[in-house]
Amino acid sequence: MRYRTRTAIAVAAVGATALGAGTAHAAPANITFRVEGPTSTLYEGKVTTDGHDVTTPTGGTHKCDGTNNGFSPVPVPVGTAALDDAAKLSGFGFDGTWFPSFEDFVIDEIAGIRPVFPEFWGLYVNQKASTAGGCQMALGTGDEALWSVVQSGPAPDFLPQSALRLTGPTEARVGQPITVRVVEGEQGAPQAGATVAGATTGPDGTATFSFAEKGIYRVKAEKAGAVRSAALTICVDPAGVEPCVSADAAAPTVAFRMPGSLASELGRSRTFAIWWQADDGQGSGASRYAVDVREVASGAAGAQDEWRTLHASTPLTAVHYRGDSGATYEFRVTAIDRALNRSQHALARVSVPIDDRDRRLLTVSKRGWRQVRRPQAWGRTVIRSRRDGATVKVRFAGRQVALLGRRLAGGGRMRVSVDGRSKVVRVRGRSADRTVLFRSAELRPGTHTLRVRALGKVEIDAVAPTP
Ligand SMILES: [Ca+2]
Ligand SMILES: [Ca+2]
Repeated sequence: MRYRTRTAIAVAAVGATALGAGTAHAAPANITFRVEGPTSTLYEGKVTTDGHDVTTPTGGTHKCDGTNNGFSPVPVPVGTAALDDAAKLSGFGFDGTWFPSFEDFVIDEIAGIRPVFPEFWGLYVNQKASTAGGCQMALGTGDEALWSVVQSGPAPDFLPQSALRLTGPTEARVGQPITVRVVEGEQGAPQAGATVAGATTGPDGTATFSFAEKGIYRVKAEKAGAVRSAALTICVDPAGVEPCVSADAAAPTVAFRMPGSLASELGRSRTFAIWWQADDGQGSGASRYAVDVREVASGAAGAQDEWRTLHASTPLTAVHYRGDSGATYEFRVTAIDRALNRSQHALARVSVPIDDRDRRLLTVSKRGWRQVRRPQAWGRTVIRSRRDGATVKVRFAGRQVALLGRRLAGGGRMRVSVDGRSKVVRVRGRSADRTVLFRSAELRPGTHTLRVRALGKVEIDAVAPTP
């Protein structure tokens, strides 16, 4: 396993910022995530994660996106949200107590393990003990987040134990000696006396060993009083064959991991991220992905564009895409493991809403509405009705349409009609931004008209047709 250098992380972060220019939503990060129990590794894998609300049995539901306690000005991926994502992926539970004073959870239990002080669940980012809470410390693509049962050190510092970092070759030949190196994560000091694949490291932190049989080996460094390292996956093959091929004939699997199919469920602008997750079981590991896109035509016959290649081969498990207002896109991703086995395609659709500012598509009667800036809204603005009877009209092609907005404490009602069939929707109450306030029945293919008439105070953010 080659650890990403700081430079690589910085480049990835700059890339994401450039792609997301003009948006401030939490772009998901591709991280390595681990849970290290007292005697074994409970979870280890890639997780694509973003900051989001987290619910625990003891603590309830709270935001967990780096803005906690004012740490980050914008939502970012964080360690406790990653824990939540990994828990959902692999079905383990966790619990935490919420502390309003610092707006964060203290993690009490993961996968049934509830340590007792002076042991506790500690968070490490890139093998360094986290200096902020699990809903505060920002993560970026290429980072490693790790929860481990650790022992608190002596007063007054209570510094927890250090986490080990293991580096070495990821390919080897049967019987050929390889050398690995173990350091601790805070200062990078070599660690003597750590065990790796049955060998023990010397004063320079290195150990040398070989494998007598072909196979795929996952080795970790362990040492008393330190957090065990991430696995180094080593493909061991006979001489003369391509790496990993002799022991990995099984294709990986891949699935998209987005929370919804409207771009407004993925972010706040037409530049949205799609992300996926691969699993290669005990194989060599998915290492590359091929990603294609096509536009799904609205209306008649569902004709579709040809697939276009977004990435022929990327190591990332998320990409940004800028779509057109009112359009729907289909994405397909294929995972490729280190032995070049290819997964079957995973497919996902994303529909891009039409913003309230898009006057080419949205006809708003003059003076009936006023535009209001709202940072969490789609396109960062909404329109609010100024009087009863204010109307909005949009012509769209598709088989269904959703109206996005927000319930308001003093909210009224609105009459929503599609092709003349109308329904009254109440919007009094509370809701998050970009909530689906109304969704039409399925319509015949073709062009339709949606009309909204305000009865009292209402707020409209965007309209999302789907094919
Ligand atoms: Ca495989
Ligand atoms: Ca809007």
